[in-house]
Amino acid sequence: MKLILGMGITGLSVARFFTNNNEIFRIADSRKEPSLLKTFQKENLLDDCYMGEWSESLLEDIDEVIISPGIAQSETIVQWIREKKIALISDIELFGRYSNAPIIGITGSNGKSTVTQLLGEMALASRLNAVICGNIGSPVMESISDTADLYIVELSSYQLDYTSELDLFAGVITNISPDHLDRYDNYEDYIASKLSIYSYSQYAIANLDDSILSKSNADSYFAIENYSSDCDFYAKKKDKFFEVFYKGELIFNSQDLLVVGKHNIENLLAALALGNQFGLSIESMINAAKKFKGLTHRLEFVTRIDEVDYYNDSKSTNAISTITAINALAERYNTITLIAGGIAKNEDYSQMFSLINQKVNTIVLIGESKDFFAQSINGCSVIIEESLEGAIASAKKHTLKGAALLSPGCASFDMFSDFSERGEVFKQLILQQDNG
Ligand code: UMA
Ligand code: ADP
Repeated sequence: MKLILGMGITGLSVARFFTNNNEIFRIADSRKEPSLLKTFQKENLLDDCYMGEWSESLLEDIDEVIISPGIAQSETIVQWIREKKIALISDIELFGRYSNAPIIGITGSNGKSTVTQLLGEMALASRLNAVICGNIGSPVMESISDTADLYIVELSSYQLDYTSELDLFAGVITNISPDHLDRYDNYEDYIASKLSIYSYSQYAIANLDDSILSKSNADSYFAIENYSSDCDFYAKKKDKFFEVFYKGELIFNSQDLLVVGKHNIENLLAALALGNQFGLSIESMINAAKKFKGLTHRLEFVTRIDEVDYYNDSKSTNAISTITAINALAERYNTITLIAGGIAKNEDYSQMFSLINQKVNTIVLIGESKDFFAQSINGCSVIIEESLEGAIASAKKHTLKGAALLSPGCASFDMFSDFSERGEVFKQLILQQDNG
């Protein structure tokens, strides 16, 4: 019998799939009342179900466990499964067994969702029935379709950790920087988790500008800084914009893009390299890129009030993504106000602090990390606020012209249920002020 561990959206998708395929399963969650409990009850998915502290008896009669990515390898249940040598797989590995179309896998510390969505839009514009799924928020087991031409799957390191068999038509790692270090013994383990995508990829694509990935043995690379003959796609800065080349031929200028920042050029190069490998035409990919608005909460333009442009980058939960956002806006604006703070990750923030000291004019700090951040920032004016609403009011007061950016560099759980709630509240408060 199968055991599904975790009753979030992954567990729900697997339970529905097994039910539809007459597969008997047990399901368990270490919380007494998982938030989707009512949905499981309504759909009669709880015939054999355990909720509450893990117990070894859960594993009786089980020959394979499908584990949700949020359950850490350090959990006792994972140790028991390993001791008993029971097969342990991710929903991704299960998906690989049933998918009926090529799969492209996308991982990396930052840019995964953007590349996944952009490539999806390129494939759809090329009239393919491309299914966008995975860590981006649509569980893979809910995305299987008889009519799919291609699956474009965002893969997290958590999902890769529980995967040992998968066949990817192509795979990319956008970049690697420290993230999720609470889940790994050390940074090397996290890097190994990301690199494992290449062992499943028939065609491996990597960012040559990334110091770790440049040493990977990929089949093809893309780059902005370190162009070499291994790069089919590359970009060069020209004035304020970037020129994009394919095999030495200029194909595009970034002034035609709706999204801003060098990182979005990297994301574009990754999507072009994957799409090209799949046979999409350069012309149709470029047309889709020109229409691409980016994803919500990722350096998302909210509105202009008086002479200030407001950006929502709530998805920034680590130092590198805040660094990226500041650098992107500094290409366009002379004055930047930053709203940052929340639950700081276990990582080195020194580069982020020095960039803030150089390029940010005013920083408004909120959340658990506000005092820690305030102590390290001395090159701009520092304001501390207790709420996001207060932070917006302060940002508005202190920014007469330029950009005001929410890019927390931290997790949101001290003040919000997740990054998307934080971003939605931010946008609502800004738009209310705009109307008011
Ligand atoms: N649970 C336990 N015990 C634990 C931990 C969790 O029982 O020790 C239970 C929880 O009580 C809850 C369930 O597991 O009922 C939640 O499972 P989950 O945390 O794996 O979350 P899902 O709802 O299944 O969503 C997961 C991904 N979540 C995580 O990896 C934490 C989603 O990525 C993903 O979109 C979804 O599968 C579909 O594939 C979210 C994410 O934050 C957005 N990902 C990380 C990231 O992007 O940085 C990796
Ligand atoms: P992920 O899915 O890997 O978390 P997203 O595309 O959702 O990545 O973007 C997350 C954050 O990282 C956003 O703040 C975004 O502005 C930033 N970001 C996006 N692409 C890149 C990139 N290529 N390099 C660095 N930061 C990026």
